[in-house]
Amino acid sequence: MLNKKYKKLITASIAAMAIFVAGCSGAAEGEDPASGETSLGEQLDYTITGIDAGAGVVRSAEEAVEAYGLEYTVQTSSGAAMTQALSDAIANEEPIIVTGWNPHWKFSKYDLKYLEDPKGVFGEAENINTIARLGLEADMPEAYQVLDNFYWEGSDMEDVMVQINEGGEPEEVAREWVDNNQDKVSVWTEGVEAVDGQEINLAYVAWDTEIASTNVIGTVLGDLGYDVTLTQVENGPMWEAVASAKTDAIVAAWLPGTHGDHYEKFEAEIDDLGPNLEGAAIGLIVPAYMDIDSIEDLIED
Ligand code: PBE
Repeated sequence: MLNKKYKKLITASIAAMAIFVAGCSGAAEGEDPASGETSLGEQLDYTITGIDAGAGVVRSAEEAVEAYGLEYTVQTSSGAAMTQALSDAIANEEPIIVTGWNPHWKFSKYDLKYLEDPKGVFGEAENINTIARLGLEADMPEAYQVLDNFYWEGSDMEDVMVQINEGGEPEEVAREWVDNNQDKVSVWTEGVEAVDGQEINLAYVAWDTEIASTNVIGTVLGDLGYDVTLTQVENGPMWEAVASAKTDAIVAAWLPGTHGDHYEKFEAEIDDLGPNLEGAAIGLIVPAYMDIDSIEDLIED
């Protein structure tokens, strides 16, 4: 047993150490003086990991920074860079906030949560619509019919996205999905006659959702006899292309919120064929192990 004198000495040293540690952490930059820990904002370098600058979700994230009075900056990069940063952070159990959306393979790979958005900046559930150029119906009625019929579930799209994420070539994964889902595809092509090598162009942005959908519908049109070209562009140019008939159609219109500004601008110059998918959403997404639930938790005093 320790005698009293030693006990006292040890207690005093621990107390002194605690004061010393508290003093240091209080003084050190980037630490929250109240808790003695580095604040979340500091750990994240006040950065929200965004995707391409043209994406609606990036614009909404910038609006959220304004609306909630956050000190954060939305860093733009690409969808692929965002998912890489997310994967790196999760491997190290580090905090990260990304601009995200569903359907997406990231939800089957990682345990994630949307941050609540009490101000509704990111909107409610979204549809993904198919938009044709004016005149497509008259010029290519068969393709128009298939595009108009195209409709699938979030789980269908996710099947394709997961395979691509696991390393499959988008074209090959789409080929396989179409072959394995003839029950669904035959509903889109029912009563539509084959064509003889007419050229058709579909524009899309390199978001995982749109890589999946555009390759699938492109494969279906190819099977019908079309000579299909898929053209990858940025979001703004994609809308301009369909409005100016530089492309024949897109299956990538997130409405009413995410691409609402583009839609309003070009409404008179496009043919909206309605949803090809319902129940999509966008928002700020974090790993489930993070101790925050709402965008409001990012507000600092
Ligand atoms: N997204 C995927 C797009 C629409 C499809 C959510 C990244 C956007 O934010 O514009």
